[in-house]
Amino acid sequence: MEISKAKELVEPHLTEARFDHSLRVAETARYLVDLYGGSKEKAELAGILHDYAKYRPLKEMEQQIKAFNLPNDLLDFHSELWHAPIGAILVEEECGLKDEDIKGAIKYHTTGRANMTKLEKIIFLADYIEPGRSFPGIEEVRESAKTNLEHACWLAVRNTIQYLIRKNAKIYPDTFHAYNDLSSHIN
Ligand code: DGI
Ligand code: FE
Ligand code: FE
Ligand code: FE
Repeated sequence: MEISKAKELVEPHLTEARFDHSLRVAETARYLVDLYGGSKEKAELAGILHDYAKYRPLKEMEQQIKAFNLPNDLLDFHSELWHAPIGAILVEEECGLKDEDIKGAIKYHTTGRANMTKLEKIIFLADYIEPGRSFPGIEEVRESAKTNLEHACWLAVRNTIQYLIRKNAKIYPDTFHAYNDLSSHIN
């Protein structure tokens, strides 16, 4: 898929601010590919498309989780998680995007998982550190991203878990699996 085509397909589904965020994630993902290798084109497409389903109605997404045979336990967790796995399916159904690497990066961009592919890590991290973000501790993650992809991802997952616990929110198991898997890279 052409980059310009992907932008055209995504823009009508997002707010202006969310579209701009997606462009910054794509730019950050290209920067991370410069450092860690991989396909710049795939990284850019995944960045542009990653929040494709962000604004779908919750009722519709609830039905899609069942219809697409996504893990039913998603329904027991915050609806903020749903746009990632649903987006990975809708980019194929509605936009004809078949690339498994890109779909995986979209699918796991919110929770992460154990044994993430390089592109999954790059999109997960780019979503967290793109220049428009301001989370507590983000500068440490941006610094780490310059030298150690796994360590930076670990910091991002750790910060997210800490944030969710402070809010007394539930944490999806894949988020813990990502944390534990990446822990071997913290030194
Ligand atoms: O879609 P974005 O806002 O760009 O970012 P995202 O897809 O990474 O979503 C981030 C939100 O998802 C943030 O509010 C924290 C939440 N989140 C991430 N992992 C989990 C989670 N929420 C719950 N309940 N459980 C998780 O494991
Ligand atoms: Fe997202
Ligand atoms: Fe994220
Ligand atoms: Fe995002």
